[in-house]
Amino acid sequence: MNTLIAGNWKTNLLADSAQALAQAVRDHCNQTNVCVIPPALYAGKVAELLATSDVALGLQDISDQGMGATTGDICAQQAVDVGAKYVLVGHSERRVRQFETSDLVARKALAAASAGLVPIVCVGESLDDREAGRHEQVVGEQLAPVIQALGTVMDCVVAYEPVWAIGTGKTASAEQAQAMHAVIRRMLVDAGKGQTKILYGGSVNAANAAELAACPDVNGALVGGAALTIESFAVIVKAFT
Ligand code: G2H
Repeated sequence: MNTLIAGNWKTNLLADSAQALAQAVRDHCNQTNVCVIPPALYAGKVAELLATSDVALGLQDISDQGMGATTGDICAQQAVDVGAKYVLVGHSERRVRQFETSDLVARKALAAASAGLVPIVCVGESLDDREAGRHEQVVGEQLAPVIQALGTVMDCVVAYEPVWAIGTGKTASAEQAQAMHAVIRRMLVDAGKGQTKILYGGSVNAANAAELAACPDVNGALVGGAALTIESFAVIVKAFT
C-alpha cells in the first residue's frame, strides 16, 4: 500500500488510555500502512501491544546526537531498540516552541535514517507566510537541507502541515494541499526521491479525509486530534486505504 496514515498522539493520554487506544488501533486498523506515534514514555508498552500486528510504531522526535551525554533526549538507536519504525522530525510545534531550525531538523533526519528509522519530515508555512504568498518558498527552504542531508539512498516520508491548519479546525482545501504537494513532489523528483510519500497534516478528520485522499500527490495523513478516538481514526484510515 503506497499510503501511510500516522496518528500523532502528541502529549495526550496516560498509560492506561494510551494502551487502550493502541489496542483499539490494533483491533480496528491492523494494516501495514498505519502507524501510531504515542508519547515516548509509553512507546515500550505500545510496542508490546502492537508486536503481533501490522501497525507500526513511531516516535515524536529524536536527538541529532548518538548515545551519550544529552540529558532528556532520545537517540535513534534507542528508538530502534524500543521497536519504532518511524520518527517525526521538525514538527511545527517543535520548530516554534523549541526553536528547531531546518538544519537541526536535517541532522535529526540523517541520524534517524542512518539508524534504520524512517524519518517523517514535517514542513509547513505560517499564516503570515501564506498571506504574503511566501508559502512555497518557505516550505522549499525547510525541505532543501533535509534532501541534501539524506542524499538519494535513504528512505523518508514528508508531511506537509500548514501551521495555520494545525489543531485549529481549519484544513487546507484539497486544492491548496494538492498544489503544495505538487511543489514538494517536484523537489523530491529532482533529488531522485520521487516515490517518497507525502502526507497531509492539519485538522484532518473523518469528514475531510476522503477529499484529501483523492488528491493525486497526497499519499496519506498525519493526524493529531482525530487520532485520539478510534472512531474517527478508523474512518480516516479507510479513506486513505
Ligand atoms: C498537526 C496534526 C498532527 P491536528 O500537528 O501532526 O494535528 O490533526 O490536531 O491538527
